Amino acid sequence: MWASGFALRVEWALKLKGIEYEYVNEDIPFNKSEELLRLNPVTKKIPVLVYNGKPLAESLVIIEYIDETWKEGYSIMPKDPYDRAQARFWAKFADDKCTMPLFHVFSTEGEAQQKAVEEAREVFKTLEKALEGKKFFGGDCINYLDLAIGWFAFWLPIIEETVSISMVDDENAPLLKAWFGNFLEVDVIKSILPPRDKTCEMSKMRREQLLSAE
Ligand SMILES: N[C@@H](CCC(=O)N[C@@H](CS)C(=O)NCC(=O)O)C(=O)O
Repeated sequence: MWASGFALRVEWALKLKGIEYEYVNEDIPFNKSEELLRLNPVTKKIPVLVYNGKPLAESLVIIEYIDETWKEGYSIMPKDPYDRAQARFWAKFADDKCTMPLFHVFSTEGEAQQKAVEEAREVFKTLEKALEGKKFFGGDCINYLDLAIGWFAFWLPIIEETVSISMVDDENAPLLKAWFGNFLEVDVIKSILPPRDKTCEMSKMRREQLLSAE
């Protein structure tokens, strides 16, 4: 699943740490490999990190594990316990509250879509509170929370283009909009992004599939 935002989180973390890795693609959701089902029999989802023969699932859990296992080099988790807890809080908020409205905007039309758009605008406006007075969620440099939220910077404008509706813009969430640009300009991040044109094409195709399946 080359365009997965959850897999991107892990690749970004590995790259920030300068860890060499082998990337294995999965054909999600209809053609999962035997190996994926063996490595992650619980949720059967990607990403899965395998290190020393031991598998680990859940992208945010994996990022923390990477930071704790390779202590040298780039610090991904904030040093201060309160900052660390706050970063986890906002990462959870993004996963729990932002992803679903966005999916509904993507997969519906008409009134249901309009309702989801309003909800999405509201939660992204709330999310940008964590950015106030800072260039990145991590402060002057990117950290755990930037990686956790990072896939929105890539995917949200593609979803907006697919449905021709703006959600994160200079009017609704100017700080978040500016952060999209700043985050995608970071060298490590830029070096691991799916091809935009191919992703847009896939996004449009997927929306058609979802709408016709209703
Ligand atoms: N909470 C999980 C979400 C992972 C996830 O949703 N992965 C998707 C691909 S983007 C997947 O494997 N879907 C297959 C399925 O739902 O069966 C994480 O952060 O790792």
